[in-house]
Amino acid sequence: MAEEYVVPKVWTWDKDNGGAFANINRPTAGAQSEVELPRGKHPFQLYSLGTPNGVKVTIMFEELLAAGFAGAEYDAWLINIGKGDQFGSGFVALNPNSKIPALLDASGPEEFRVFESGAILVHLAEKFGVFLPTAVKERAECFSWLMWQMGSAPFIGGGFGHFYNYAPIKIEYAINRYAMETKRLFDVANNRLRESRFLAGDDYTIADIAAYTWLGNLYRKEAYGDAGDFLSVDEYESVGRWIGEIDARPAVRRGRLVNSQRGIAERHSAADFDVLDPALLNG
Ligand SMILES: N[C@@H](CCC(=O)N[C@@H](CS)C(=O)NCC(=O)O)C(=O)O
Repeated sequence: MAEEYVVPKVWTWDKDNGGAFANINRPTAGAQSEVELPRGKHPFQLYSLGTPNGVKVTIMFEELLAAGFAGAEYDAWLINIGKGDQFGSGFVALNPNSKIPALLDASGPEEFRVFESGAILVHLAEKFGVFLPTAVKERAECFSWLMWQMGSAPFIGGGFGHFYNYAPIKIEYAINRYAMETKRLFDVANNRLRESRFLAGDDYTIADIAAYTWLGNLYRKEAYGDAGDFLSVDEYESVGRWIGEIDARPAVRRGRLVNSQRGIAERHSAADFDVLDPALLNG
């Protein structure tokens, strides 16, 4: 393995490093422009994009609505992260980390923000009392799998996905390291799902919603070019069984289409889905 990079004593920012995200990535935080966020009429205002982290939340909202919680009506606004919408002052006020998804909960007398997809899932599950077990042992198991997912997603996306698909040069060491870790994570899920119908036990929970969006994209071979073949994902049969079951849920189908190019850019009412080919919604 060739080593060409001579590490300087102090790191400095090379603005033009040529990477796929060079135009938006920077080593500083905070707003870069004054931009107010749009505001709809529903109790929840979601600012997001149809990525694996984004659709965790739209799936959750569609699940809540499908379960009959009318109070879970939401407006989903599009944040174009390629254009830098996440650095506008309105968005940064909701998420100082400048990443989608960000939620404004305006359902009560005092409105407040929630950021980080895992925190949003927990907040909504607690608020509506669903998709999060109440029994102490099952609840702990659900939180364990949810935190497992939140902690490991960057190894799949920022690690494997970045170096396999986006980096301007193919670095064997980096691809090997993150491919190994991504396969290990698939194996963790596969072992668990061999013994359990869902991650936290017999019931579908927010831990499944969180992990499904990431593992599902790779398993269906919809992420990072031909990465699914590269990682031989077909060998994880129990993950496949679990993904198939979740794929078939109507709320999941709808949630995956929100803030997305193959679905609807924004969602302000259930009728917004009517413009889509029914095959997308019904499978
Ligand atoms: N841990 C965060 C990660 C969110 C995240 O990485 N969002 C990405 C899109 S999937 C993003 O907004 N990236 C924009 C940027 O990095 O500037 C979560 O789960 O909410």
